Amino acid sequence: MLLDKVNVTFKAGDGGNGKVSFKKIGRGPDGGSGGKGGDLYVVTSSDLTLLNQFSRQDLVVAEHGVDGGNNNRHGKKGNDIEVVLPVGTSIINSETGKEVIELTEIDQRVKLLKGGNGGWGNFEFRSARNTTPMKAQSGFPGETLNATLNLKLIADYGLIGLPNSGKSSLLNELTDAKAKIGNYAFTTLSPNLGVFKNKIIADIPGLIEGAVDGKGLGINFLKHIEKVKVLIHCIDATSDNYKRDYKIVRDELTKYNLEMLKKKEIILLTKSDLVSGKRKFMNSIGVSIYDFESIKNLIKLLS
Ligand SMILES: Nc1nc2c(ncn2[C@@H]2O[C@H](COP(=O)(O)OP(=O)(O)OP(=O)(O)O)[C@@H](O)[C@H]2O)c(=O)[nH]1
Ligand SMILES: [Mg+2]
Repeated sequence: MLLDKVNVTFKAGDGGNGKVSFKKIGRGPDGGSGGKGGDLYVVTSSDLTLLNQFSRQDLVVAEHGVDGGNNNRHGKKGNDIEVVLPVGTSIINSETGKEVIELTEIDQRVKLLKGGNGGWGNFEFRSARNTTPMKAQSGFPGETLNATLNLKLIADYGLIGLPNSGKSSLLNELTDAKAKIGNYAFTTLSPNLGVFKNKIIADIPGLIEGAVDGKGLGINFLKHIEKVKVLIHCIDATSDNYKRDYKIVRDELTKYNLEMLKKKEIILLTKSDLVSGKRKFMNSIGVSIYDFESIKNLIKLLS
C-alpha cells in the first residue's frame, strides 16, 4: 500500500547548554559554549514508496548540540539529518495549512529546519566589571515543523478509466510493475506505478460516476495524475456504450479540476481480442494484452 499522505513532526537539533565553570574557585571563568544543533535537510528520491517510512515513525529529530564543558571546551555540533522523501512531495505546515515547499525534482536537497545555536558558557560573559560571571545560556531550541506530507506523483502518463477496463493489465504489459489484476471492479485500491523508458506511468483506481462526491473509491487518487502530461484513457471494447463510458470519466475529471481537460489524451479500446471486427470510438486505438502487435504499437505511440 502506497502511503500518499502522512503527518510527521520534523525537528532540528537543539543547541547545547553553555557551562558555568572556573579555572579555580575565584579565578577566571572557563565554561565553554554549547554546540549548535544539527540542521534538518530534505532530499528527494525517485522511490515513491518513501512516505511509508512514517507509518511507524512520526518524529524525526536531528542531533542536539553537546553542552559546553570546563576548560573552555565547546560542545560538539549535532549532526545534520537528511530525510529522504519521494519526488512530488508537498510539505505543508499542519498548523497553518500553508505549503512550505513542494519537491519537484529528483536529487533536490533543501535545508528545511535550522538547528538551534549553542548557549554561551560563562567565559563569554566575563567583563572588567564581572570577572567571575555565574551565568551561562541554555541552548536555543532547533526549529520544529509539524508537517503534513502530501505526495503528488510526478508521473508522465496516467492510466484512467472505469473500473475493470484493463488499466492495471496494461501497466503490467508496459512496465515491470506487478499490479494486481482482477475480473471485478476496484481491484486497484491505491495507485500503482511503473517505469516505461525512464518515464513513470501511474495506474490509478477506477473512476465511476459520482467519484467526485466520494462514490467508489472517490477521486482522491486524481491528485496523483494532476501533473501527468498524457492521460491514457482505457475504455473496455466489450462495453455496449463507449460514449457513455468515456463521458462518465471525463465528467469526473472536469468536476475535479478543469485543467485535467487540457491534457493530451490517448483513447484506448482495451480487450480488443474479445470483440470481432474493428471497433472505433473517436480516435481510439484498439489494444489487447493478448495481441503483441497492438502492444508494440502502443509502445511506439508512447515512446
Ligand atoms: N481478454 C482480455 N482481458 C483483459 C485484457 N486486459 C485486461 N483484461 C481482463 O480484464 C479484467 C480487469 O483487468 P484489470 O487490469 O484489473 O482492470 P483495471 O482497469 O485495472 O480495474 P480496476 O483496478 O478495478 O479499476 C481482468 O480480468 C483482466 O484479466 C485484454 O486485453 N484482453
Ligand atoms: Mg486496476
